[in-house]
Amino acid sequence: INVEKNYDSEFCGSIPLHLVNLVQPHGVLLVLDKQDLRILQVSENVERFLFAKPDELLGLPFSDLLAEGQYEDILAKLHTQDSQDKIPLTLRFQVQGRETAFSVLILPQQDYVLAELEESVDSPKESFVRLYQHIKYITSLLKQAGTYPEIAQRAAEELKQFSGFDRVLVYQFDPKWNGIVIAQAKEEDMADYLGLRFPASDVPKQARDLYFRNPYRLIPTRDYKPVRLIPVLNPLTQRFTDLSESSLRSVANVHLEYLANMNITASMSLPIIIDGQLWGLISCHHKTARYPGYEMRSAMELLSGILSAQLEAKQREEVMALRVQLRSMHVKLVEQLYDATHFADGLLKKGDSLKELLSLGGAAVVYEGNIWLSGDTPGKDEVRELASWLRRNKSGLFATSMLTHDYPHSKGYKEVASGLIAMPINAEQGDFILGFRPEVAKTIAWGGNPNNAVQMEPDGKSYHPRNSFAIYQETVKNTSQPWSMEELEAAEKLRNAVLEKIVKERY
Ligand code: BLA
Repeated sequence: INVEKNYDSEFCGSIPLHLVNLVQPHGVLLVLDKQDLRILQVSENVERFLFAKPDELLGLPFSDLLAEGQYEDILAKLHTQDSQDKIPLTLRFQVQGRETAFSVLILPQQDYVLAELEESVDSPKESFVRLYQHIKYITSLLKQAGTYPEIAQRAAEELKQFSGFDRVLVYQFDPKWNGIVIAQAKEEDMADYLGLRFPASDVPKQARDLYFRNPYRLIPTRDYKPVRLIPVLNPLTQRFTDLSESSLRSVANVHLEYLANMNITASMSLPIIIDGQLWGLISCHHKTARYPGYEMRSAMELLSGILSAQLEAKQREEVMALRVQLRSMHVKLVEQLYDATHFADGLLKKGDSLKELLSLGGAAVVYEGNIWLSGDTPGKDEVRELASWLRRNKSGLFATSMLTHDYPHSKGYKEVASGLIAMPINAEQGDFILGFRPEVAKTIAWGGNPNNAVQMEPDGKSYHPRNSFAIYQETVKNTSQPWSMEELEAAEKLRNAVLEKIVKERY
């Protein structure tokens, strides 16, 4: 794609999400002084829950609102290590003669405490057993699934059934933070996103970062009226209250429009974190408003953790298997190397081991002015020029899947050598082992034209997300299959074996 600006980190990525002073109205936010739990700020919809106007509440000790015995629960929560656990308390409130229970999420910050009130759904005991059994069942299904696309598909199907959302997607980030829908379960009348790629700016950097601080992002309806916190400035800091960890935090407009363009009303997303990195998301959509209760959300949080662990285990397994395979090919190649009088013959003449080891179309050795070729390679003169370019520009092991990008001279032979791996024998002399991979013309199916990800209005200030997610085919040229970490390691090992052999040949 040909996006001039880096919308991921610069444009969309600079929208402040946490300093908005607005919350979604499905709950009530109170900001309390951390010292004495006096009420510093309230969301303007507070009356709906607490039957009192903001003015009547500001400045009051929080304990004045609570039924007997409840204040101690909060203190206990604040003063143990559980204070960061994000598990809500069910607290009974006593306001204007009425007693009501709310589910309260206590989020301690530097100087103040966020208290998020939501309608409490006290569920009967047997529902716990049902929930527990369901989670256990899904976990065992995920353990049985074979490859990682199968695990993802299983997860999408089970989560859809479990949560009742109309569409559940498993979304995997690529190295540039674009994302690909690798699994999908959906109602028939909803758009099919399976296999489509979405540009990084759709979930920009600061939004991705928040998944490390929050177990999910819930938008029960995009059709809501945001509620202000008052007073507007936090009296302790004289700034907007930081809402990074508030689950009620109001949603960026551009994303609300995005949801409308996708024809969905509700959205919930959860992170898939592997090896401490955001690997992907579970994205749940609903055509109409949907507000899963705290228990459902927690169960989904748990399942997203189980999915992450399962994917992580599977990835480890696959990497191990690949390593074992590479090792046995390496052993074979080294035998060949030692059976030959000259290392170049050992590498290139006796069978295809080198090409197999690194999945090459062709290979070359440039050594002491001589050139050996095998398989599909550029001509001798071109290889000689390439080696002299490498001598001048690269020192260590070098691999690229877009050689024309680094070395435009290679345009003429990109069909056989869009991918290059160069293992220096003696880089200063221009001696290299070279492996070539052919061009693979790839088409990438995008969910909507990524070049239109941001629609600027003529005023140069207002903008919109793209309004169509219809498949946009991009043909990628001048590119080979990419090189994996494990292949690069195998190449480095091979290089060392060759260097040893050369030493033995000499003495
Ligand atoms: C947020 N964008 C998000 C979120 C998702 C996506 C999952 C998190 C909030 C949520 O769960 O709804 C994107 N959702 C997707 C994608 C799929 C999906 C790709 O299901 C694939 C099927 N978005 C834009 C542009 C900008 C932008 C142009 O399209 C910026 C100019 C920004 N997206 C944006 C922002 C947020 C976001 C700022 C954070 C919203 C918030 O948390 O307030």
